[in-house]
Amino acid sequence: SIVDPLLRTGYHFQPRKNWINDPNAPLYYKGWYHLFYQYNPKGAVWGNIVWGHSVSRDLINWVALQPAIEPSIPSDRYGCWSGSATTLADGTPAIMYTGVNRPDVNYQVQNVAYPRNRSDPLLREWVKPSHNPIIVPGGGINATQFRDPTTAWRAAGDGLWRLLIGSVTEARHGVAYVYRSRDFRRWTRARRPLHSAATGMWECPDFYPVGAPGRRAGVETETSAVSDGDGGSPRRRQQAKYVLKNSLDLRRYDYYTVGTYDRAAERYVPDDPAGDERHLRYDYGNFYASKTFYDPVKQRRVLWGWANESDTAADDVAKGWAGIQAIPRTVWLDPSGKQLLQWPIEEVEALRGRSVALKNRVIKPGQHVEVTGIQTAQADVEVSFEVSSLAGAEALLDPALASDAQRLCGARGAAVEGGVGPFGLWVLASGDREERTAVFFRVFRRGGGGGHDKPVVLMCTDPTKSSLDANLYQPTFAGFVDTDISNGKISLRTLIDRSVVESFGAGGRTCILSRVYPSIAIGSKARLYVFNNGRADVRVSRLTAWEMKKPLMNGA
Ligand code: DQQ
Repeated sequence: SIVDPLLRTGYHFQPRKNWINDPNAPLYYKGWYHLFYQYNPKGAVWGNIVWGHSVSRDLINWVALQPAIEPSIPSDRYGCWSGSATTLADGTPAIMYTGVNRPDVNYQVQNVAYPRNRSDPLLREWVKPSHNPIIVPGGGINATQFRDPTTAWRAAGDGLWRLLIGSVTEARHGVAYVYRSRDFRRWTRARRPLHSAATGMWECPDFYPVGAPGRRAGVETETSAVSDGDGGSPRRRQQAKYVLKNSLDLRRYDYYTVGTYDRAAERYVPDDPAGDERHLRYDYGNFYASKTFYDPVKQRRVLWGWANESDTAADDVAKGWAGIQAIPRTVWLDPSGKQLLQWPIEEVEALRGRSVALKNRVIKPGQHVEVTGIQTAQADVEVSFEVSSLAGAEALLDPALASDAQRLCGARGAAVEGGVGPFGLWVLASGDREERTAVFFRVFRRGGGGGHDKPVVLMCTDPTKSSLDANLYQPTFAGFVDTDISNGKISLRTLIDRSVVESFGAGGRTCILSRVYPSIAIGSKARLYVFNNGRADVRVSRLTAWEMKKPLMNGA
């Protein structure tokens, strides 16, 4: 195989071998974090899906257990697909998941499972009661597109549980159906869905409250918090913001909106009426089928997301593994209230080892500086940039590019000289820089308007030179960064992990995860540079790079 074993990730979650996809039912129970995931016990391609199960004290070091949920009853015989956990009133976690119950078509129903032994903090065994399945499609629902139940929540007043199931309508609108139950056993569909939009199938919906703008943690981010016997004033209740996320089967990315939840009408309303077209994304790279959970230890909401491989299926079979989970991210509402911020959970910093720093280093147009002194194949890099002047920013005249970050980055990649930027990092680079993955910013000014508009900041990951191997999928990923760069300052953090480049722009306003497979820049041969391909000086006010240690990772 062309894919070197040293490209296997060191601190991103993965099982010892085989295929994984969606994170399922993340939860905290009696001192342990649990992560379940879609898993093929028999190989490195999708199929034979069961629920893999791992546990952790800190979300970083993981111990693999036996699969938790495997086909065993008529209503899950042909697959145990994605689902979520809900903590019931007595503290028992319940798992709801999609079962495939026909061999020929992917006919989908929803099942429930409970721990056999509630005093086992590792929740090793799960029991499927005989009243499964508990929800079957009906009343015009497409039975082959009806899956991925969310964590259930309770609303004030009637005390009923609610959950969502993703689907698609005949008109090909994505839809989140609401089901209600008093006893977690008999579920009835609400007359109207929570929300729907012209996007195609919604997989893996996720729906949760977020705290006040800028508030990073708090009990109000618990799934039932605002709605269940909320002690807050009606005013506070009214202002509570929610996030609805869906995974777009057709486009293979997760998008979300911020909005309010009208409990009486059982409807969700995005704040931005165009939110379902604008497609704010958790991540503008390789990140799908994500799911959040409420962490009662730190009272924060934590996001898990799956990143697949971008080598070939033949490479995956040769490697014996495929798929990882992104580093868990804390998510909270930006001070503007218009989008989320995301940051790697603080626990990951425990893996930081030896470090090096640059301070007050000016990078002239066309120059680059190597960061030396540590290995950087497995590293965490934080950098603060300061642009000397925004006067030379390129005008963004073409409206087709001005509204499409992906196209803009495709047209003005890391190697295309600009006015302000491209500047940023070359990671996993070979000594001659023939191989390198660029993570960078570029600043534009809008056309017309007398130049008084807020500058447009583009963030990109450009892997087109990441490997000399020609057989790889190397898409350029990009997103706009909604930040005020008028003082010239912008920050970047990149988690490098052998074949992962996971970046957080401007304090987590825009995130991009990319998978790359260098053929030279492997292990101790991987290098790190800061580069500036614009016409304005860029100052690195501070850069710190840490070697990252390898945690316990499922016995690998
Ligand atoms: N993966 C699961 C489905 C889900 C899809 C099957 C999303 O339940 O809709 O492995 O990646």
